[in-house]
Amino acid sequence: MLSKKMQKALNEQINAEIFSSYLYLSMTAYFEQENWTGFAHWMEKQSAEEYGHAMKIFEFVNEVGGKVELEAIEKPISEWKSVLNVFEESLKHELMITDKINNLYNMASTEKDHASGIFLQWFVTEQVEEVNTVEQIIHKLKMIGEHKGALYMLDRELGSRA
Ligand code: OFO
Repeated sequence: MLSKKMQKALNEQINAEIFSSYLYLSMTAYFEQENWTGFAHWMEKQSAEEYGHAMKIFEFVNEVGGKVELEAIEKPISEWKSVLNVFEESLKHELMITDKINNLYNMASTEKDHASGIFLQWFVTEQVEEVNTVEQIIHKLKMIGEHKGALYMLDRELGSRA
């Protein structure tokens, strides 16, 4: 059984994950606009993953007999300065999500809610992976700098994301 406090926090996380999906969809639209089809493809996959995260929590709350309550989704921004700027903002966002996941995990422990704690472990690991992936892309983008040809190659590389 979920405590009211845990239920509220998990519902907030559903909202945060759906917002992540929405933000990445907005980034997808920006890349499409700028004709970076590979980066757009990568971001669209990321957006779908985030929706999957929201649904994972949605299903967990139902499974443990809690009540899902959906809230309004904030409007994401739609303009960025450059490809690098998009990924830097994505990293900032993921670090903020990591904080939220860690707080949820701590809450599960103080509430002695073992089911939620075990469930959240997957998210702790997932955040490590997501932050690392975006950091690697940023590293490559910084090495590329103003080199358009190399940026085009990276666009192609990210366009092959399965
Ligand atoms: Fe759901 O991991 Fe990113 O935000």
